[in-house]
Amino acid sequence: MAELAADQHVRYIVTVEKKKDSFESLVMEHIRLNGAYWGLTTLDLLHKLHAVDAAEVVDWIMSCYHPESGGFGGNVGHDPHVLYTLSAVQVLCLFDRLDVLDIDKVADYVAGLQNEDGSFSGDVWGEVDTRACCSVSPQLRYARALRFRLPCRYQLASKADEPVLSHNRSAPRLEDLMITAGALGQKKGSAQALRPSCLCGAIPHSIRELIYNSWFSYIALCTLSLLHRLHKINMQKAVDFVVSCKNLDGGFGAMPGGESHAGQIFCCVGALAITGSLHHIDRDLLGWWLCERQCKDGGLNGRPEKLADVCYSWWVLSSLIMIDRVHWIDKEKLTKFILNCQDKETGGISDRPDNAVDIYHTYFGVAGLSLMEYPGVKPMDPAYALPLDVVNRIFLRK
Ligand code: GRG
Repeated sequence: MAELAADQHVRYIVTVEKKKDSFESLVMEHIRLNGAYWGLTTLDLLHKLHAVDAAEVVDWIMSCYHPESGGFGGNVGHDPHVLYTLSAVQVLCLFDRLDVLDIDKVADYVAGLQNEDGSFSGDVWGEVDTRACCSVSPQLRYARALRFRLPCRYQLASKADEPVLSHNRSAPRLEDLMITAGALGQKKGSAQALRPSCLCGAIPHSIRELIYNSWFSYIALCTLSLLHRLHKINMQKAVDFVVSCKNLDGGFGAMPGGESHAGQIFCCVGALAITGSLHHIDRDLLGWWLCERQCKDGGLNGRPEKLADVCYSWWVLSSLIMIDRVHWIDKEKLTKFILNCQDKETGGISDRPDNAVDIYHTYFGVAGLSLMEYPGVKPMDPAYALPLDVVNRIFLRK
């Protein structure tokens, strides 16, 4: 079996970080803080976090902070969002530098995004705004990705079954969004070039998923837990919302009635693990659905009839570990699949063998190997998506 090209991966990550004008850096400009979490966590898993200047990273993270709201943007000058707030907290945890935060201010930002039904919005623009309502084009099924590409300010007017959008006065024009969404939809899958910007999640079934989505529940709960501030939210309602996303097949969707998808399952199982609520899961039923994700080539897919992708090594395995069913996967075949996706010369891991590498798949490939106890890779915590020693430092020190 091929071996993990750890040194090359470290070099690849450090190079991507430095080349601010490369294509990969440019398309990830708006999600740079998330990318920093992927790259730096990979370095730590490979025992090479010292390859970057910690003080420089912490200074840059704090330059993405919005002191008036308490949230972090995806890069300097970008609007705050709960995802980048989690990434900032996770990276600060890696460096043991939570001391630079006004913890209550950040926690209040996240807690303030909880909705009446217990779900969370991704940012303050998720608030209901009935101005300038318009109906949804199917093109906007791609808008979850766009939400992280543009300062997208479209909002839900109601939680009615027929989704209705509204936008506030500073929003980009809807037509522009639809054109961009259409372009993204056509190119997705066929254009390698777009891949790094299409990383943000499964295609939502409706625009409602952009606003009320179980990943925001995970993100909020994970952030608050790392900050020891879970008491700031209505936890019962948060758990009830996550449980309401459970399907008859044992899996979870992005919202009640949404199709089961491995990424959403990680979010819901992680949220339930963090809140001590795993008893809501039928472990055998969910374990069966998850282990059926293993394809003939050994890789895992995210839902039935789809191709395997290295990133699901994380989303599926972490969920299986949290419900004690990871032994239902053929680890040897999966390890081989991940290692075959490496670029052994210039470093990095791709979604499938022979495709172009990127930071996202490099992280999830190494993280998957970590969950399978690959030699030389630090063990990871499946719920917090951080190295185990980092998580132990946070919770055992307290
Ligand atoms: C800290 C690890 C961590 C996560 C933070 C961002 C987030 C919380 C969770 C995202 C979970 C999610 C929805 C992952 C799926 C990502 C993905 C590759 C989606 C692709 O969806 P499709 O429909 O692909 O394009 P498939 O594979 O279904 O064809």
